Amino acid sequence: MSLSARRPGMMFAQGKAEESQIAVYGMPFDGTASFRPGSRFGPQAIREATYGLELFSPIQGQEVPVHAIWDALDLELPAGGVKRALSGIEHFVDGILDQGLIPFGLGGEHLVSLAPVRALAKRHSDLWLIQFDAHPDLRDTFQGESLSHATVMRRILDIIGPGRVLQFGVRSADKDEWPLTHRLPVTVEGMETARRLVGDRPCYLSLDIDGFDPAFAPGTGTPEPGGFSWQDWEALIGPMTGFTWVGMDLVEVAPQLDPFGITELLAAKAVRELLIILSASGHAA
Ligand SMILES: [Mn+2]
Repeated sequence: MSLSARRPGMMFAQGKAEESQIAVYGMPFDGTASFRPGSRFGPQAIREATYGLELFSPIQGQEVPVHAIWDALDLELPAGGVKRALSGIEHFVDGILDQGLIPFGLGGEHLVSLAPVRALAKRHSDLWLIQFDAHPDLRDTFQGESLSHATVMRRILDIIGPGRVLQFGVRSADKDEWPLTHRLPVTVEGMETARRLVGDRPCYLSLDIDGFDPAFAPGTGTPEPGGFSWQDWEALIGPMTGFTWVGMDLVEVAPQLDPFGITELLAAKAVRELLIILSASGHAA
């Protein structure tokens, strides 16, 4: 059961568009979900769950800078129109970037990440991406479609170049996509390796909630046992502050598949930590 919202936006985002550094926006789309749909309800569930948390992060020793973060709420996206949904999101993110804001998206299924990456890649020719996910999402096609939650990182590689998607938590794949993975361990050393590879180049972070073990995040479309814990992920926050972040998203929360609401609570806590990281080390495009 979700906690109820006291205002339309998330508790972490109380800023106005024109005065903020970061724009949070929802991408309520799950049109290619192949197993269990429902991530279109993710953004609002995560927003409501923020009201059950504190603004202060004991790990980072600071609060979310709520007045530097604007919540644009959910985009209106056509339920079945994959290409139109993606182009709509991309157009919205273009506008955010034109305003000098850093985008932070809430999914939605993982395919939606393609849209902000397209927008950012138009401004950064040397973009990298850090992915947390149980699956590599590197298929060339899935169920005959080139645009799918299972192909999103392949489409992103098509744009930003081979080797530039670094993956944490991948533990399940098709045998043809496995050799294409660039897996790093969910450890401080693993994230430090990523930091050395990326250097100071602009980097996008995409957190698929199914990277976490389903014991901690069961409300997701394609859960895969054997994932990382909150404590495992929390240990990476320190090294994650060293990147030049130009955008982030959190995807694949499907709240109706988790009657206890722990998935959106975990997601909301991850959003808090990521917003603090982004406010400190984020760069407008
Ligand atoms: Mn994914």
